[in-house]
Amino acid sequence: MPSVIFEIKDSIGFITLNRPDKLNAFSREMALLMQERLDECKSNKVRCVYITGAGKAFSAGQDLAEVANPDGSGMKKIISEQYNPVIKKIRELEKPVVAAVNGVAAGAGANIALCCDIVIAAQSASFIQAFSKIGLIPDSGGTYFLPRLIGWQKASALMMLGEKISATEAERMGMIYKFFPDETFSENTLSITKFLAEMPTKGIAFTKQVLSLSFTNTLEQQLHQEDIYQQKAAETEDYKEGVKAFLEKRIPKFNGE
Ligand code: T3D
Repeated sequence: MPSVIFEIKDSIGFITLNRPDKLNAFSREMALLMQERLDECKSNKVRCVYITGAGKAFSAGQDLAEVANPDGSGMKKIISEQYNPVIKKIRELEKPVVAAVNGVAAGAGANIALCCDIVIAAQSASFIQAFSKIGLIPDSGGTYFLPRLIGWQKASALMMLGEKISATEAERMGMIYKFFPDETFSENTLSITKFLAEMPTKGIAFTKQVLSLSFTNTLEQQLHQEDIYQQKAAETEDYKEGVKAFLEKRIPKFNGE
C-alpha cells in the first residue's frame, strides 16, 4: 500500500496518511507523496480536501528512525523539501482543507493538522508539540499558527513543555474547531466536509485568502482587501445563484464556479 492513499469522491479529495504501524510518522517518501496529492487537489473535480490518518494515529511527525539514519537527508533538506512545501500547498490551495484528527498528532503531524482550515478531532485524539523533547524547535508552521490560535503564553508553554493535550482541552483552548465522540467522529466530520464541498467554492477560497492576509495587515489594508475580494466573490456564478435561490425561497445549488 502507498504511504499516502488518495481518492476523489463526491468532489472531496481524501488524503489518508498510511503508515499505521509507525503511527503515520512522516518518511521522506510520504511527505513527497502528500505534496503530489495536494497538487492533484487543485483539479476542479475537488471542492474540499479531507486529511486523516490510517489506524489509531493521525501522525507522529517526522519518522525518527529515518532521520537517525546517517545516510538520510540532512535537516535543511527535511524542512525545505518535506514540511515547508506541505504547509504552503495546504495554505495556497484555493479550497477548504479539513484535518480529521483521528488519533495522536505529534510534532510536524500536529502542526500540519493545525495549519488546515478546519481541524476536527476524535475525542480520544491528542496533540503534542513533541519537538522540545528531542532538542528541536517546532516547525511546519507551528510557531506561526499555534500562538495565533491559542495565544502566545499557552503556545510557548506547550512548545517548551511538550505537554500532551487532549482533544477536549484543544477545543476549549481554541486550538481546534470541534471534537466529536469517537463513535460519531467519522460520520460528523464527513458530513461537515460534504457540506463544504457543496458550498460556493470560490467564495470559500477567497475567505481563506483574506483571513490569511489578516495575520500581517493593518485594519486599513485589510478593509481594502475585503473590498477587492468581495468584488471577486460578487462576480462568481455561485453568488448569483445564492441570491436568486434566496429570493425564490429555495435551496441553492452551487457549482463551485
Ligand atoms: O530532524 C528532524 O527530525 C526534523 C523534523 C522535525 C519534524 C518533527 O516532527 S520532530 C517530532 C518527531 N516526533 C516525535 O518526536 C514524536 C515521537 N513519538 C511519540 O512521542 C509517541 O510515539 C506518541 C506520543 C506520538 C504516541 O505515543 P504512544 O505511547 O501512543 O505510542 P508509542 O508506543 O510511543 O509508539 C508506537 C510505535 O510507533 C512505536 O514503535 P514499536 O515500538 O511499536 O515498534 C514507536 O517507536 C513508533 N513511533 C512513534 N512515533 C514515531 C515512531 N517511529 C518513528 N518515528 C516516530 N516519530
